[in-house]
Amino acid sequence: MIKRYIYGNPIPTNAVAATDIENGEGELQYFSEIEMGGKIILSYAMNDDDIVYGLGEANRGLNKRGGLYSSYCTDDPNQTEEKQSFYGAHNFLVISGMISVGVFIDCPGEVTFDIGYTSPNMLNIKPGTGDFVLYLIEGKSAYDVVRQFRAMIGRSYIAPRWAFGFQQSRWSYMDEDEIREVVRRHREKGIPLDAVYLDIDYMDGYKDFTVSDERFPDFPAFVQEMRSQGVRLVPIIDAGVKIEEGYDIYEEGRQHGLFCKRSDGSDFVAGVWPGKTHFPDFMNSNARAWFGSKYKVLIDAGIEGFWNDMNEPAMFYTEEGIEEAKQYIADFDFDCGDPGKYFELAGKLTHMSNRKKDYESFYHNMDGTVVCHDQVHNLYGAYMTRAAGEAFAQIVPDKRMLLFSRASYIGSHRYGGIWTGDNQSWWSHLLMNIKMMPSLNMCGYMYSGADLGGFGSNCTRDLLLRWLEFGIFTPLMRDHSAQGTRRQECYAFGETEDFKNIISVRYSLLPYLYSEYMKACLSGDMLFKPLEFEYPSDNFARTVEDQLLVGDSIMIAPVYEQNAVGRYVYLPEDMLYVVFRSSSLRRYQVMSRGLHFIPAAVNEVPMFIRKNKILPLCRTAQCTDQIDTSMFELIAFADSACEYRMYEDDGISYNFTSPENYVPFRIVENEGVLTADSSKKIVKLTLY
Ligand code: MIG
Repeated sequence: MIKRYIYGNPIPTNAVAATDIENGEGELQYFSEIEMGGKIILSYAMNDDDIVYGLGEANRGLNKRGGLYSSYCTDDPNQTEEKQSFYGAHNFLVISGMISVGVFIDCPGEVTFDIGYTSPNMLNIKPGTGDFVLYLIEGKSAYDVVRQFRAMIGRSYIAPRWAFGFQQSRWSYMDEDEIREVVRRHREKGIPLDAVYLDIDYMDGYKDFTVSDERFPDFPAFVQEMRSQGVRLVPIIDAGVKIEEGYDIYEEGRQHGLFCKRSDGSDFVAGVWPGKTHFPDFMNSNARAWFGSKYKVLIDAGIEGFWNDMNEPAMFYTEEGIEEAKQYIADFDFDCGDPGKYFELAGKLTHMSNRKKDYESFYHNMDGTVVCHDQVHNLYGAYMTRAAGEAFAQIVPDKRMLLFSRASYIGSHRYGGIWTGDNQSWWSHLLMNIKMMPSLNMCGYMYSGADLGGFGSNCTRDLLLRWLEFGIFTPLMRDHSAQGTRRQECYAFGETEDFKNIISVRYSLLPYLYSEYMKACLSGDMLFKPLEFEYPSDNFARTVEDQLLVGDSIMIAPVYEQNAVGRYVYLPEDMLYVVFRSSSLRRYQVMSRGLHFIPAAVNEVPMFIRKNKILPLCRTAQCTDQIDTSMFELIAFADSACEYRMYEDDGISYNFTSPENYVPFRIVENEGVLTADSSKKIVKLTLY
């Protein structure tokens, strides 16, 4: 049951899709409210063993207790443990204990969450303004609360099937030849590959919707050439538009007043990659339609997917900020005896980027209403995604496009996926990636993933292997790294056999993963679930954070520590342990409920099959277009008849409802003997 409470005069956000939510009457339940200077603090007294789930793309664990968080989309590539804001802003929490209650704070400005940080049992939520909408969800369990929430916010964006292939990216692929080389080296070594990313270097002078003639002399032909090798190119689009006379996007935006404005009515200027840039006013429907229509330029060249970047929006500096710093230095009376003064100076000069003061200095025209950016900060990237998503529905109405964004706010999950931005090649970020996936699913983000191997810092061979061993389960499976770091392609660490083998497991699993992803999208369910969601009465399972259920048939327990030869795993029931050395080379062991040490070498993928469930596997392939789905091996740990309903479609169109899209795989019992059966596929059974 969901109740809505409206505070003050909230700005509409497009987060909620349902139109039949009842307004709560009388006092707010569960939470106490304190009013302070027009703002409201919402407090909840937690029981000792309450778990607090949620917050989507946020720091720390699955259980958010013990941390301080701030929803304010931030470009911060240094995601250390104390950081409070990442790239997304997802204000949904679920309290799971004696009661199960969800709360969603629909507020597009800053909101802070103190979840047992100041006082261990107090949860305090502070919206930065008195104008917001609160949704309170009561459920039978945390899982039930999540499903109600998901139904309320509407169906998640659905990616094309090819986007489940392995994708290779790096900031600094400079030209056609460099990309040809990336593809050649994958194909030569038999490492499967479905896409290569174009980072900002493909553009002409970092100008959106342009392609450098010099580096890509015949872009459409190059797109086709790659396509003929089973590879799609995925270009980046940045939020900022370069200020340059004669550049059509700049000229049009300026002429029609489609950029964000300063208080004096002039177009706001920030320094980003192209140098001086304007920000399109994505809060304005005309600006959205206009910017969205520009994607057509690249779609016409054969492009089938995009990633939207720098849309927090990220700003390196502003003229105002620089002027302020210059003035500060001019007035600075340096005294060697005052270290405090020195640190003040240093701080002033190193915090020129993404200044709150700059975010407070420009304005949007929300279809007639002028709003200060700071008040709707968290919507900016979300509305850029919306602009693209709505445009694709016009430009290619019958074809799914790949789309994901860096900044996000709940609501944008209906238009695109997200990646989790600039992480680092740190083991701790592999663990963070594991723990974040269920939280993202709770908030509607189904097509998502992290930069595998880590974006910043130098990756090592073992870190990339371990990260890929987890990444084979995430819908977005992309190796991406920053310019200037150690090369991070699978072939950059010598011997490639292990990489090939691990990625081959992804392609065997792909029909299952796609099926579970699609079913979860279509029914508002999750792909990655905490153990508690399936084993609610198991008190130990509720505390496990580094094992996840992936769809209905399997549990994963990734290894995330360097030099580990395996790890401890808790089994909430008897399961079949399967270790993949490659898609076809496997070891099996039946394991009983309880705690076990499981061996898993650096080149092996550990996986668990649940009791009386079926995992369908196909033969691996070099790209998704080549996957043969006529034959399946069914791996099962079963002592009675069971069934797996696999969802399968063309992977391109929006034809989701045909009954033809379901393939039954059955294990049937005949005079005490279990055999596999499928009306639609050739099947072979591996039974334990
Ligand atoms: O300021 O386009 O998160 O994935 O490679 C850095 C260059 C801008 C940030 C993105 C990253 C991308 C990079 N971008």
